[in-house]
Order: sequence, then C-alpha cells, then structure tokens
Amino acid sequence: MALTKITKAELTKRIKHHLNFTLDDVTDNQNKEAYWKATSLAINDIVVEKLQATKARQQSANARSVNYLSLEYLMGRMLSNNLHNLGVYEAAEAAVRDLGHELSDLCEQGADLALGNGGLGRLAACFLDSLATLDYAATGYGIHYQHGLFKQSFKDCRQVEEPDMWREFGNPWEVCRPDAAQTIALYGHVKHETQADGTVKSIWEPKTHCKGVPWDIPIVGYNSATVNVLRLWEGTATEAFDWDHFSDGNYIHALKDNVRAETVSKVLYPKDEHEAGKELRFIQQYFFCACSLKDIIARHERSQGIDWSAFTDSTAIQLNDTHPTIAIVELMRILLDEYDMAWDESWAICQKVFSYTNHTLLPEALEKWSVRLFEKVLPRHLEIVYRINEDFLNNEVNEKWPHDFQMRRKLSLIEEGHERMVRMAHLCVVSAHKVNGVAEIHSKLVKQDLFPEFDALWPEKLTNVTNGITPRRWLKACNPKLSKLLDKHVNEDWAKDLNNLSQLVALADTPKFQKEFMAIKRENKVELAKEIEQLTGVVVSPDAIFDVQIKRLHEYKRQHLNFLHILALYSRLLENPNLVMQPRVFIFGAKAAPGYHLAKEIIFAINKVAEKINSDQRIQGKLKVVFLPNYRISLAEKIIPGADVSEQISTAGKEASGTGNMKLALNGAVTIGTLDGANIEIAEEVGNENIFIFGNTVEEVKAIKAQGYNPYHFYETNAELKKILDWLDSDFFTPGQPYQLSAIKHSLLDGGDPYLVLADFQSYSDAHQALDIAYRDQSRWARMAILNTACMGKFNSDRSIQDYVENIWHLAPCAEK
Ligand code: 26Q
Repeated sequence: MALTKITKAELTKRIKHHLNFTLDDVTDNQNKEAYWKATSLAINDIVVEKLQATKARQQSANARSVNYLSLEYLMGRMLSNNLHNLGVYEAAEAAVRDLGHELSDLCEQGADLALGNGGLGRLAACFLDSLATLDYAATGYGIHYQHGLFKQSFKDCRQVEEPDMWREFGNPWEVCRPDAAQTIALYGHVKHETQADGTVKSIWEPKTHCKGVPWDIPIVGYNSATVNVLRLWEGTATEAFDWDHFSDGNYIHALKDNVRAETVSKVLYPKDEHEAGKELRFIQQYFFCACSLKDIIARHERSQGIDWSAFTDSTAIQLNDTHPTIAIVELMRILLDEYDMAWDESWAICQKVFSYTNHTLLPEALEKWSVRLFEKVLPRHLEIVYRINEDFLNNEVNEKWPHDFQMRRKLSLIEEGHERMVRMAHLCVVSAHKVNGVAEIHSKLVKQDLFPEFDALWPEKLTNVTNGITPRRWLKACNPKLSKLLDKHVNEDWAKDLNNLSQLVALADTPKFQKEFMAIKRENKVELAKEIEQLTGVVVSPDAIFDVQIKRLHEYKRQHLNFLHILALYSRLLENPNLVMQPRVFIFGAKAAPGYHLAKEIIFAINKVAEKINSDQRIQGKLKVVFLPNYRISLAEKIIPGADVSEQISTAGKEASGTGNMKLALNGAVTIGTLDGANIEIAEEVGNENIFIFGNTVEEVKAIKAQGYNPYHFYETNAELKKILDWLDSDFFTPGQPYQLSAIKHSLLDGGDPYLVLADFQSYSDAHQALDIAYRDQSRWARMAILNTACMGKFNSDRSIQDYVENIWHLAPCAEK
C-alpha cells in the first residue's frame, strides 16, 4: 500500500467529522482556516495509521537507522506536500470541492514551520522527505522553538523584525509525547573519587535540571510505505529543577547565572556572527543533543537490551554542521560515567556512530565556545574534551609530526589566545568516521584549505556529498502546471527518479514543446505578478524578464553586486531612454540577521532605489525592482515557478553549495552565476551554453587576495562604476538627505571590498548583456530553459541520501514486503 487508497466520499466524511467534533461545529462555510484544519486532521489520521505500521515494520526488521541531529528544520507548510506524497491530492481536491472550497486555497492556510534560517535548515527538511521516500528508517531531532525565524516587514524601506507565532492557531500535524520526556542536567561541579582499584572516577554533581518534552511531526514518504518522525524537544521545568539555589543567599545572582528551563526552547537564534558566544545558544545545543541521545539509547534498549556492539550496528548519528557537536561528548560521558565503560571502548563506539557535515569555509562562521563557558555549564564535558585532545595530540599528531609544537597548536581542539576556546569543528573531525562537504568544490576546499592536516592524517575521512532538493515540494507541489506538462511527456514517474526528466532533452528544439513550456512559464509569471502587486503595490509586466535573487542577506552572497548592476542599467536608461533591452523586473527576497548592520543597509538601499526607479516615467517601464517582504518557504514556492533568471553570484569559494540554485533551474530558470558551490555542477549538467558564468574563479580570487586587492583600482578605471558609486553619496535617491546610502560605497572602497564586488562587476555586467540578447531570441531562451529543467536529475535529494547511505550510514531500506 505505497499509494494510499481513499475515496472522495470517505475523505468528505472524515473532514466533516473533524469540522463537527474536533473543531466543534463549524457552521461558517467561509472559514477557510477551519476547513484547512479539518482537512489536515483528516489526512493526519491516515498518516498516523501509516506511521504505526512503519514503526512496527522497522522494529521487527531491527532496521539500522540514521538519527539526523539539526538545530534547524525549515519544513514550510505541510498539507499540500502530505497530500502529494500520499497520492491523495486529486481525491482531496474533489472532496474539498464538494464542501465548497478549492484545495489550493486551503493549502495556503496555516503558518510555515519556519524553524530554521536558510539552506541548512531546508536541506534537513528535504533529506527527511527523501529518507522516507526511499524507505530508510530515520529520525530527525531538533528543538520545538516557540518562535521560529522572525517575521520581516519594511517600514520606511528598513527591515523591521517581529516574533514568529507559528503555533498561534495550532499545528494539526504534531503530537505531544509527555510519556517520552527526558530530563537533563546542567551546571554544577565535578567531584573526583578514588576507587578501590586506585583509579579516579569523575562524578558530575549538576546544579540544575531541565526537562525536554518531545513533539512528533510525521514525515510522509512519496509513494512509499514509510512515515518517519521528526522529534522536536520543548523545554519545561521539572520537579527536579532546583529552585533552592534561588533562595540560598543571593537570589539575583542565582537568577543571572541560571537559565530558566522554559527559556531553552523559546526562540531560534538568527544566523548572526555578532551574536556568537551566547550562553543560551550553547544550552540549546546541549539540551537537544542530550534529550535526543537518551531517546536513541532508550529506543535501542527497548528492542535489544543494553548491548553496545548491537548499538553501533543499529545506529548512525549525523551532525548537521557543528551545532550538535556536544552530542559526541555527551555519548562519551554516558558510556564512561553511567555505564562504567572503559575509555577506549567508549571512544570506539563514538567514532563508529558519528559523522559530520560541514556547511561553511568562512573562518568567522566556524563555531568556537569559550573554555570558561564550557566549564561553567558542562564541567564534566570539558574534562572529556581535554582527554580527547590529549590522546589526539599525543598519539595521532605526535606519530605523524613528532615534537612539532606548531602542528600541535594548530590542530589542538583548544585554541590558545587571550581567551581559550574549544574548536567545535576540530572536535567533529577528530571524532567522526566521515566528514563531508556539500558540493564538489566545497569538499575539495575542505580538504585543501580548511583541514589539510586532518586530510593527511586520515585520507579516507573527508568526502563529498553534493546537496539536493526534493522534487516533490520543489516541482510537483509548487508548480502544478509544469508538472502536468512533464507527466504528459515523460514516461516514468519523474518525481521518484528525477533523471527521467532527461527525456525532455529530445524535445528542447521542438517548436511545439517550446511553446507549451514557455506558455506555462508565462502563466506562472502572471500569478507571480499578482503576488508582487499584492505584497508591494508595484505593477509588473509578465513580458519582462523576471530576474530573481532569493536567499539570506549576506555580503558574500553579494546582493549588493546585483544592486550595483541595477544602478548601472538605470543610469544607461536615463542616458538613453531608447536603449534596446528586454524589460526587466528584479525580484529580491531576503532576511538580514537583526544584528548585521551592513546587510540591513543593503535592504534599505535596494528599497530606496526601487521606489525611485518604479515611479520614474522616463524609463518607460523597462526596469522594475521589488523587494518582497518576509521571504520564507511558502513565498519561495510562489516565486520559483515564475522565475526566468536565477542569481547565484557569491564570491567564488564562499558559498558551500547553495540549493536555491537547484530549485530555480529545476523550474526552468536560467542561472547567472559564479563558479562557486553547486553552480559548477549545475554548469556541468546543463552545459556551458545554457548558463551565464562570470567572475573570478576560486584560484583567481586567491591570487587577487595574495597580490593585495585594491578596490580603488576598479573605481578609478571604470567610469560607469565610479558614477554609480558616487550616486550613493548624493541625494538622488533620498531627496534632501545625501549620504543615506553611503555605507555600501564605504564598505566597497575604504572597507576593502572583502568579497570582491568591484573586481567582478564588469564581468557580471557583460554576462547580463549576453543574457538580455539570449532572452530576446525566444526559441533560444526556451531551449535553454527546457534544458535546465531536463538536466537537474543529479540534484534530487534522493540521490544525496543514497550517497550518504552508501558511503556514510550503510542503511538498508525497510520497505513493505
Ligand atoms: C551560528 C551561531 C549562532 C547562531 C546561529 C548560527 C548559525 C545558524 C545557521 C550558523 C549557520 C547557520 C546556517 C548555515 C547555512 O544555512 N549554510 C548553508 O547550508 C546550505 C546547505 O548545505 C548550503 O547550500 C549553503 O551554501 C550554506 O551557506
């Protein structure tokens, strides 16, 4: 029963049941939200049945499973995805229509589950979808944040943040499991006791405890027998929570030193270097890792008793970046202190179980925690880190590089400086049996530049798994019109095996197919134009090129390069209003970390320039700029099907992979991008004639930096660039108030232009000109767009998961017999 069989009549009955009994007599037929909820609850009933069957099957097969530890999951909305994955979308459409509603309307209700910042969190969500689709036993573990990523609006062109209230109207998919709650310890001291045999035992005497209560969200596989679970921990106070120390003398001091239990799952931290080192973030990491490990061990004990060799046979644990690194140390502590296991045996278990994914090369983004904080919050764990480090330096490092103190200092898990820090990535690499980067180039740079010594020590450890995206959410569900066309022309189920899309290659030159494909793109653009008008009030023409840059706002992603090019186009149009060009709409979506000043200035500048350009009659509507507020999964699902151009313009070597690049190309957008991250592999797949590559390569970037980069050179030698940078100091866009946009210019000149925006400007501008020419040849563009869709097979997250399974996790599918 891979595909769920349910009739329209049965579904209608179940939806009505929930309207009447769960939601208590909904009489208002216009109440879309109630109908969304009742439909979701009716579908969830089917899902839960499948979940129970999956659990029984996985248990009786004793299936080896992977536990994905991630501080972030960007699930988006669940209804339409679950309907598609169950194969009941059409039945539900008919049932809901009988009740007087359009299913597509109901699918728009409910908040996004926005428990993540960006790529890393969405990757976790795509991976859960693929694991269930391929019938692998898997559990996702994370935090049940009360508030996900902040909601963004613009006031006077500036970003305003408000708390995300995703559970305000309930979440029909999740269920609380107080029976599976766990209690974890924090703070306190370590006591050392000499044993009868002369050895010294460490005994952690914690100061407080905190309880984690899990919420389970079912993860439905596409056309498969499997429903797995995403288990998210919520912090609550326990009876064991030690309130006494609040009154033992210094009440205020005690409050300051201790985090209240409920606070631990209050809010998702925005990705923000300026927030680094926050105690609550550290506690969040330990809280969810410790709860998850207890849960994993309890599950194992239920099925096999305490048998640690069986444990390594049945358990893989994947660390999504360094954020859950403390899980390694926690498992060591449990084995050593609670099961009295010897060090070597405990260490061998950890090495077998853990593997780690690196998502960044940026030095400032590599996580470090101060020894001081470690000692205060997790004193026993610090002892264990020291011992791991000692063993590593005295054995592996000393054997390879005898008495090389420079090397010891470089590789040590502890960074010596004015404040001693624990290097979490080093801890991961030393402990894990596999470490992977997320695209070919990124993994190569991890080996060559980030961890060359670790690579020399363990040449087999560092590896690559190129990221992927689920074609269910990112094509089948979000682009129904294109999906129908593909169903018609592709023999096999492309949503299961995306490589089947290569059958389109043969059609790329066919005028009839080109027409059909581009007609759908246009219909999607009409829809997107409506959304744009609704969100911004700006009217845009679907005949213009829809040029899209959607991703978190960061200097390395270079939204300001896009911005400078817009200024150049505007300036050319003012000089020559008859300039021949296809009209262009530049569409942005991005949230800036609340403490990232320059990122917020870039948002402000784009909004200010947009105001001026959009109302300038002189340019005859040839240029429009819109910044869509509150970019999130559900907004991405509306933008992507209507995109013509995908902006992937990071400084080469800085974007580990990118996954938006894959989503846009899959939906027939043509990429303009640098040779960075997965862009390189996208170019390999689609061919160089179907992508616009520009800019300095990784090697060239290194050479420029080595020579001593001088951005003023480009300012002084490129007259257009000089003109538009000087514009930013004037009051042209901010009448009566010059210098309001100067922060960008300042960062690019006096600030040294750390991401080589000026060095890549001309090449970027030339690539855009080539793109404009290509677009005006309609048949040429249609061919390019079709080939982009046709060649995205590699970027199915099912392929990524299969790579993890074969090279890292070694799972066997647990499907229905
Ligand atoms: C760190 C400290 C304190 C608070 C937050 C954080 C934090 C939060 C989120 C640090 C990093 C992140 C997220 C990183 C991320 O999304 N990386 C992206 O991962 C994608 C999936 O592999 C890649 O495609 C992107 O290239 C990479 O930037």
